[in-house]
Amino acid sequence: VEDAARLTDAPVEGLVFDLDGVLTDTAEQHYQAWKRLAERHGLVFDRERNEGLRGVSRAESLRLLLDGVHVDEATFERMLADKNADYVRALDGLGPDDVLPGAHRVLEDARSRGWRLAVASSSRNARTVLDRLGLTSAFEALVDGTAGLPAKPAPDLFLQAAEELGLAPAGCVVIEDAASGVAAAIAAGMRVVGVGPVQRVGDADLVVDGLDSLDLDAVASLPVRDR
Ligand code: B16
Ligand code: MG
Repeated sequence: VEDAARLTDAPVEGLVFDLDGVLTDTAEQHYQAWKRLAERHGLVFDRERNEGLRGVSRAESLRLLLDGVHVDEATFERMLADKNADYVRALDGLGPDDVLPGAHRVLEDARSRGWRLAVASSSRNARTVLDRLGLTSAFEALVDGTAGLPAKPAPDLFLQAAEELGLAPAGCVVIEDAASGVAAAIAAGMRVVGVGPVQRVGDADLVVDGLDSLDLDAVASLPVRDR
């Protein structure tokens, strides 16, 4: 009885998707661009260190890559611009086939339930990525790194997405692949599905390997967290 009451308190009315790592996997393109930048500057960088950049903003990623190595501000900015130019070039190769398995089915299922759909991404390239995937029109709202909001794990990107959908945070479920994104969703007062290994997204209310194993009936019946 108690559970049923809690569910009717806050039925799911919308899904807020992270982009990189959830709807598509651009981690490889990010990795190659950071790797080339590191090599040009004689810095060490590998795939393991790249894992720590998942869901992290561009400037914070560069700080992690520099790992205490000091560069002046002009160099820091130039490095950010170089990495991004390289990454954006790599996006030319991205297309509709790069939408991850299960994404189209989940979006369709959500739409048939009358749920509203938004994307909230840290990336400043989110619009380009969505356009290349052919997914732009699938979402009513896109909040991204160009919005000038504090980065995840701050809740701001998700709260802005809910506002643009006209929904209360408690009616939204976030779908995220990064630890920082799961923390941001919880801080926003939203339920959250973690995509990936439990070591990374174990704080989520529900953990799946990918959208292809996500069941929206399970999402609809996620209890509201007592936090
Ligand atoms: P950009 P998400 C994040 O996107 C990526 O996961 C992260 O690797 C990247 O550094 C960040 O966007 C910033 O991207 O350099 O394109 O502005 O996962 O929040 O959709
Ligand atoms: Mg992500």
